[in-house]
Amino acid sequence: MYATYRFPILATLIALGMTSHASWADQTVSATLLSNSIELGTHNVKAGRITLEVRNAADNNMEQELVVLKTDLPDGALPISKGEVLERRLNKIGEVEDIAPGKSKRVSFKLAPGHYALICNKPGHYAAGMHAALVVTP
Ligand SMILES: [Cu+2]
Repeated sequence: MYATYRFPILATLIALGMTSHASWADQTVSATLLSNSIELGTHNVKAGRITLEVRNAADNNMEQELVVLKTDLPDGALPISKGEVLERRLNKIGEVEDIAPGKSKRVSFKLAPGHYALICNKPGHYAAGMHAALVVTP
């Protein structure tokens, strides 16, 4: 009787494992750009392909952008000069530029485990608070 039940239970566990693996392989994170902050739907994701749904919800009627930097520095303590973060001094993964007021853009990156800073690097915007941290775990 036990033998009859063992196999279907094993098969179910394997199926569940495959389902959860597939769900974290392509994760979506919402990023809401405000004039003095960037709000993420989550600050922790698993390594793999991450899709960022970026929405410009700032009330200053300006274009915004989102730059993804891999760095161990706190997102609020990046090197800055003349109102802009020095992207070239950091490990830049990529960016999505020129998001018009009220508009959204989506972009996907394959992210390795580590600490990331997500910033808007339009002049002055980083200093105004447009940054957020994202941690990618193995
Ligand atoms: Cu900005």
